[in-house]
Amino acid sequence: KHDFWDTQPVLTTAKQRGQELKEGEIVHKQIKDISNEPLPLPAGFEWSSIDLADEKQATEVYELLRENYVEDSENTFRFDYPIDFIRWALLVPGYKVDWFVGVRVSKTQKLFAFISGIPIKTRVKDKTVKMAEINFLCVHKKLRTKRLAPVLIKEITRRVNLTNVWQALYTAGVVIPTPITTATYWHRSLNVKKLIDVGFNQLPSGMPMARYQKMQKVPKMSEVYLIGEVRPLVQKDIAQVYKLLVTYLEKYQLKLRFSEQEVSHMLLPRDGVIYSYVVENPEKKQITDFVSFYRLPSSVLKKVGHNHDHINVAYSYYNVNTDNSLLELMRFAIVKAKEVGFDVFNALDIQDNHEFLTELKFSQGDGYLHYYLYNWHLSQDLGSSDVGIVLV
Ligand code: YNC
Ligand code: MG
Repeated sequence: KHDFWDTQPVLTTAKQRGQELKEGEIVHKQIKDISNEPLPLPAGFEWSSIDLADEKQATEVYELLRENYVEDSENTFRFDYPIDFIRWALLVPGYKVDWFVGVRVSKTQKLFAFISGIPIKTRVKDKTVKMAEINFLCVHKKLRTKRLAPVLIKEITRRVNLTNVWQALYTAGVVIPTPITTATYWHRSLNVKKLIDVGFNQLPSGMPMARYQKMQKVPKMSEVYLIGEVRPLVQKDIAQVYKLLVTYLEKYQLKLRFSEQEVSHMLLPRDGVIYSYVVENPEKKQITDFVSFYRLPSSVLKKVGHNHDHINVAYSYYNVNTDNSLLELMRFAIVKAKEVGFDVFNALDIQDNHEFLTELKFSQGDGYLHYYLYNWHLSQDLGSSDVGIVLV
């Protein structure tokens, strides 16, 4: 039983899928039905829209997340989204400060909770729908299980609705009503010894470290065979990359409808945040493929027998192949990620990623990522390889 989610326009159980409900919007409302007043908060707390362009406010969000955001199931690691990452993820074209929703203690003004939304256009099967992409829901550890999360969700829903947007897209590691699909994390070790030292990986029983390291050895760049010339993505490539991406995403049931400006924001390299490379045909001066990954370090919470405080993690982002195989492109990405100092390369089993995961020595992790739509009914679950969207 879900006291909160049972009141929301989402499916109660997966069984409801395929029943009489029509595909599309679950409840229809109009702006005049939506309150102009923020939801009431418990005494002593107040709402605060967070201006992430402001250094001090961005730091407050960064610190809240660093200490209180998502941990793995064993509480060994916690995401440590860098400030520049948070800004990259949220200060997107058309962002609204009003959708960066904070909760402060009135007396001290300390930030105790946060939730964010950004405007997106989602293509679900054959319909294009304006949505909010919801992320970074976080309640300080001292305020947990007091039903503050539903208040944050209802407040951001109200603010989104007031802009005539009635649907949302989000992912979570937990199961709530009701996933449209579930993706699995796969991990490619780049720094084998460190990953074992910090408890990210276990040395297979009976195997000497040296042998294990040899098995997981990352190829040299000279062993990557790409047709064309590879180099970092730059602004003048965007028009081509935009076309490649839009065309490539067509085949997926769930994808975003980006503008060229959005693609430029998402993919142009930012040191320590987003790494993107293009492959260019030197004769035609045409871009044929590109590959990208983002950097999301995790804090190491259990420091026994080692002195690492972070693991440096690369996550596969948007990749498009035409002249090269996805396998060879991703081999390049892994070698490059190792070169730049990453400890591990993560990818979900979405898109066409099954084409390279096993071959490039990824191993399946124990983490899942569930995809959700708010106020949108799909008559069938999607498969993870129907998903063309990577959320950060
Ligand atoms: C979660 N992750 O089921 P019921 S992902 C949504 N997403 O409600 P309380 C969640 N709901 O079951 P706590 C959720 N986790 O009774 C829990 N819930 O109906 C539901 N963790 O609230 C839960 N960040 O305040 C239950 O719980 C109710 O104090 C309980 O707070 C939860 O960003 C949380 O994992 C997650 O900071 C804030 O545990 C807290 O535990 C925390 O008593 C660590 O809440 C960080 C963490 C979540 C990362 C993410 C996506 C969020 C999507 C939210 C839903 C958006 C809906 C669409 C809105 C726009 C609509 C339009 C148009
Ligand atoms: Mg709470």
